[in-house]
Amino acid sequence: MKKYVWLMYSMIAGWLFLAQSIEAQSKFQDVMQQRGLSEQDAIAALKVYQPSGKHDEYYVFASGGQSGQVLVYGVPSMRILKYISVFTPEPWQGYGFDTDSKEILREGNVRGREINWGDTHHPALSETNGVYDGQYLFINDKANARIAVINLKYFETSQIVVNPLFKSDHGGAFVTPNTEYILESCQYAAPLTNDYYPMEAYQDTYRGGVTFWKFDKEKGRILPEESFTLELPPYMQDLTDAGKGISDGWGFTNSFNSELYTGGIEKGFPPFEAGCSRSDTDYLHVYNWKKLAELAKDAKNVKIINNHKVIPIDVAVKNNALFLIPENKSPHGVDVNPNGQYIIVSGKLDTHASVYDFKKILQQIDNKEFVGKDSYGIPILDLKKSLHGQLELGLGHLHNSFGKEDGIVYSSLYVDSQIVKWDYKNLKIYDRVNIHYNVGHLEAMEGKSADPQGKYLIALNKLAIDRFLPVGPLHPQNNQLIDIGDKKMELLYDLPIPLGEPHQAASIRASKIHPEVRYPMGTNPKTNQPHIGKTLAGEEHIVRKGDHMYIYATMVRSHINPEHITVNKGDKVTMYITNVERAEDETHGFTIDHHDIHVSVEPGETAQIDFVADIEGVFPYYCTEFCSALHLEMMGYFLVKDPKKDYDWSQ
Ligand code: K7E
Repeated sequence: MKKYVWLMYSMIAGWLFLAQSIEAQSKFQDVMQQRGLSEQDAIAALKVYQPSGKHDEYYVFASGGQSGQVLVYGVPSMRILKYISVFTPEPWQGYGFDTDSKEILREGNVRGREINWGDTHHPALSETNGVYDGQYLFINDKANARIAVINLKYFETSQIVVNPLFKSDHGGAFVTPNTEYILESCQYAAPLTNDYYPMEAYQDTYRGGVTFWKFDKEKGRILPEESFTLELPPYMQDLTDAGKGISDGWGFTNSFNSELYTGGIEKGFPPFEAGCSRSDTDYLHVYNWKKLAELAKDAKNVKIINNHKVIPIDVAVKNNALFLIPENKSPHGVDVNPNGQYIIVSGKLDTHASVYDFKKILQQIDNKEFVGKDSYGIPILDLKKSLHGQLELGLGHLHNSFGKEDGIVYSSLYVDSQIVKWDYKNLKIYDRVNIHYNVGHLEAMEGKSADPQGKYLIALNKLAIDRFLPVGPLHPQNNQLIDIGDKKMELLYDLPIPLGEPHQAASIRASKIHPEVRYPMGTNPKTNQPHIGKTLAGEEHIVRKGDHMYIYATMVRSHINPEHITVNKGDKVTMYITNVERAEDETHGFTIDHHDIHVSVEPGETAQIDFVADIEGVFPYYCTEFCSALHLEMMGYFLVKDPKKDYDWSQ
């Protein structure tokens, strides 16, 4: 009897299940038909879709290009999570509007001049043994030769350093395998001092170089006093990568102007792009940074320029720490493979990728086997003897990112608008996929670390053309998600980026990032120390010291304390605002009307604003984040009176 019931039950259940799945199937078909989706589209959608509340598997940190910011999004959903403001003021986060973040932004002043934008190119994650540790992110500003540190505990910029020698950088930021140094290579050669020299003095007085910024992981800060620069010839250094594994201790920087061309079409010379591309080869710079770091400790090995240690070319050469190897004309990316033996140089103006073998390079260095010297006295290694091999990939090869399987690398072809999957050990091409359009960098998950994850790849394209609804002549950028989990690559998704050109992205498993949800009560988020203006509930007060008013305020739903602040016209005002909320995601914003003031105060944070009360009148202040049902009531009055005037208001 029991058996019979069980049988009946399973028949009904089976039938229901079938009916349900037939219904689901037909719904599925209906949606596909209504939306005009192919089966392939539907599969792609299923691969990227994240149901509400489900988190992504990877974080991607993409440079925000001309916005001077960093963009954070999740993979595979491609949902944008945050813009981290770095070199540019950003009002929502109050960055550049409160006193402490202004200080960081102003650390980035160049020769006393305020710079309020940056051309961010290359984000790099901090590493431990060549593997991403999820603690810090670094990014360069190509236009003003600066490097910023972002603390991933809070996703906030915590430091900006200005290169004291370079006028622009491109090869930054790149980190050594234990984040000992952050490498920044010069782009456009110029005098390392701030002096004028005419273009005719280019070969003698213009220089490039690589700066090694010492990073203290405990403090989370670059230590400029312990940093140094290797002087290099004015070859227009381009991208850089640090060695790892067997090449740990070495660095590699390519360049594009072995011609030492200086332009000047008015003289009937060819323009820069032609003049810089006449030779068949340029130079890959190979240097031993561990040795250079030792040299920099001894004052007799360095010259001081703009308060910064510089190792001159001849000192590096004399100590066997600097070499050149020819590379195919005007290369672009240089990427060291996960175990550090192979170095792939992209052939921007050559259809070939070149794979250098570090063992072969080291052999020549050890045997002092050089083919000659350049005009600055740097020993040159033999190209053929340094190569593992070359492979024809296609037109406009720019960058490389490594896959999970041994020997697999993905490369971007700018002119062909393709991603190529190939084997750099056996020099074989496996697959190609078309992208839309003109790809610059590409990022396979953790593809530049010693532990690449494969699975997904982002193509950071330069043009979008017809991919999105038109919004006028300035199009959004297009980041495309590609599935690389199978033999064949498959394009899954287009993410429009309306922020700036996202040159490069760095990706990391979400499981490696552990951000805080609130600050310890009364924290200065820029220093991560207790703020001098920390104010707890019940401690709110106002003090006058001469003509300087200090306001110790708190914000909590749905109240700003104090609610009235009266000052004299001309008073200096310092206001400390502590968000005393303990709940997650209860940020308050604060503004005083007509004063160009806006701060964002996260739970536990103390924000500081400083200004002069130079206009008379009544100025409401309020919370700018909708934080509760009584949000509109979260307000107060800032009153500025002229002490010389008699206000007779009772008539
Ligand atoms: Cu190729 Cu600045 Cu790395 Cu852009 S760079 S493409």
